Formats: sequence, structure tokens, C-alpha cells
Amino acid sequence: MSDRPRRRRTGHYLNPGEAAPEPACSGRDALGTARPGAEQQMEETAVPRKVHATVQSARRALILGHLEPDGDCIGACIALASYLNRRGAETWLFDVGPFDRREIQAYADSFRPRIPEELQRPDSETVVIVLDCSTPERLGELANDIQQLRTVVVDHHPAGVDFGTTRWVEPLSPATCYLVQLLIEANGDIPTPEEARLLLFGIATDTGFFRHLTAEQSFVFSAIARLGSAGASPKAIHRMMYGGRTLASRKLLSRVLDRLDPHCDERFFTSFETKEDTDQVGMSNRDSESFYQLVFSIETCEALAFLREEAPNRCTGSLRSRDYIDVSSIAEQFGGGGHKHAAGFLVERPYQSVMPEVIAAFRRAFAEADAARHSAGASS
Ligand SMILES: [Mn+2]
Repeated sequence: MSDRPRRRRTGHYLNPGEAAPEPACSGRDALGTARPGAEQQMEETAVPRKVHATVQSARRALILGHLEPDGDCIGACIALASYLNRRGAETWLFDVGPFDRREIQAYADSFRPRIPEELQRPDSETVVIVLDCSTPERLGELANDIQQLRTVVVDHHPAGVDFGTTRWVEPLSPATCYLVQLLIEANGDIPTPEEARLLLFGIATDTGFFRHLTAEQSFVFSAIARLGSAGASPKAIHRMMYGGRTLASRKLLSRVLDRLDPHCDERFFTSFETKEDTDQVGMSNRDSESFYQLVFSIETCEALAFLREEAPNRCTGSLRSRDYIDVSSIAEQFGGGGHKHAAGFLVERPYQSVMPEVIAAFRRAFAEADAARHSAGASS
């Protein structure tokens, strides 16, 4: 771990043809300084030199993902391990799980939940690479296992905690898999067909199959074209992510839609799923993404909160927004976090008592947003 608090930095983006930044002479990460307004128009992202050097020179890499892993986390971990293996490094994959999401279950056996003691001893040839993870808490018990070790963090979450020895955090990147692709390509290498498939799987996961990409992130489409050339099939990945559902899971969608409650002039909606619902369809057939899509197709919908009863005294909340509501700050009020438009939390309380608080938090956020827009309108 670094011996002083690290400043959170913004990413450095390069125009095509522009040279990579020189490392800072202090020996700190070579992120350089972002040029004013640069984030809005960049086509490619530079791999910081120190991250590149550390990852490429590792003889032994312990690759860690976050708890409740998703396709971006799993895809990034396995693709990077595969690539480093090709370069002759030894790799191990760790994640505390649980591997509940249907589309990642096949990969659960590749990951171990704790790091064996013999691998926890610091040595110059071993590096920990933490992927897609914004806080040490999101590593679960694994956070204790890596305390002695050199740690590189590669992530795209905008909020979080500065941890690790070397950090590469790019909030404009739609997925950690995109950053792993750049790491592979920074050496002039091309992902294998399987690596390309995993990377595209991750990018597709975090972008809702590209639906959430904005014009500022269009640089990702060039990267996706390269993954296609390397053998990744969007059609096959779409089928893997969205196909294979059971009839019961479709019936559950109608139940959850039926519970939809409008708030804030139908700009904000809530619904919930009970433990009994989950037991009926099976954990792996939960499908919140289809539900979100249906709700966001409502003309007036700006935000959505979906609570799930995980146990009588535990619930998770998934918060989504389209445009001006920052759901990550609402999730933080419940001990969670995430992105501006997608965030979540877990609390050890019954969902029935959490729901009114979530609604109140959203009401405040809408009132603040309305007031800000009103005053902006009044002054113009
Ligand atoms: Mn991600």
C-alpha cells in the first residue's frame, strides 16, 4: 500500500496519433495531466506507463474481482489471466462470489475465495491486480489477504476509495474489459478469440448491450470492431446473455411489473421481488435487466428503484436513472455505491421498512434537481 493518501485523479485521454504521456518524474503513476475538456472528445485511452510496466513484467499475478461479480468483472479477470499466461506468467483468480448471475455461473470454478498463505508473502515478482472494484470492501475477505502485496487497481467506477499501490481509474470507460483490452493491445498484441469473446461479454454487460453508450464514449466502437476481428461474435454473446430463460422467469416479470408504483409525477418508479418469488424461479433465472428495460420505456421515467428480499431481514436495492438523477449518491445513503445511472446497496433489514426511505431519498433528489433546473432557467 502507498504510504500517503493518494489524490483521486481523472483519466488521461489521447487523440489518435498522440504520444503516450511521459512518466511523472516523482516516480508516481504516469497518468499525466488531462488537457482541459479532453475527456469529452477522446478516441482512445492511454494505458499509464507504470500500470503497463507492472502488469507486463509480473511473473506471478493474483487477479481479484469484486463480490457479486458480473460479466465485466469475470470477463476482465479471465481474459487478463489468459493473456498473462500466454506471456509466460503464472496467474491465479480470486473472487469471494457469490456467482449468482446466470451468465457467469460457468466461470465460478475458475475462482478461489481466499488467497493461500504462501501467496500472501510479498516478493518482487508477484503483483495483485484488482479489476472492476472501487472499494476494498467490495473484495470481501480478500482485502485482508493482499495487505502485504503490491497492488494494481484497474477500474472504471467514478466514486470509491483510493486503495492499492498503483491505480488506473477511467470513469469514462464503459467497462473494465475495455481497459484490459487496451492493456493487451498496448504491447502490440491481439486478444485470442476466447479473450476477445470475454472482453466483448464484459463491455456488453456494462453497457446493456451498447444501449447506454453516449456519443462521448463512441471510441469504444472502434475497440469493439477490433474484438470482432479477433473472433468475438456479438450474436453469440447476446444469446448467452439474454437467451436461455425459463417460462417461470417470464411470469415473474409480469408479477414485478404489476407491483410497479409511480412517484414524483411518474418520473420515478418502485417495485420489489420477494424471497418467495426468487425461490420459485431460482436464483439464476432472476432477470432485472428485462424489467428495467420495460420500465424505462415509459415516456416519463427518469429513475427506478427495485428492492429484492434476499432473506427476511436482508434486502438489496438496485437503483437506475436515465439522465439527471445521480443514483450513486442515493445508494451511498444506504451504504452502497455505483455509477451515476446504475447503483446498488445491501442492508440487513426487511425490504418493507427500507422502501419508504428509498422513496423519500428519491423525492429529495428530484426536489433538488427540480430546484437546480428552475434556478438555472430563471437566471438564463
Ligand atoms: Mn464494470
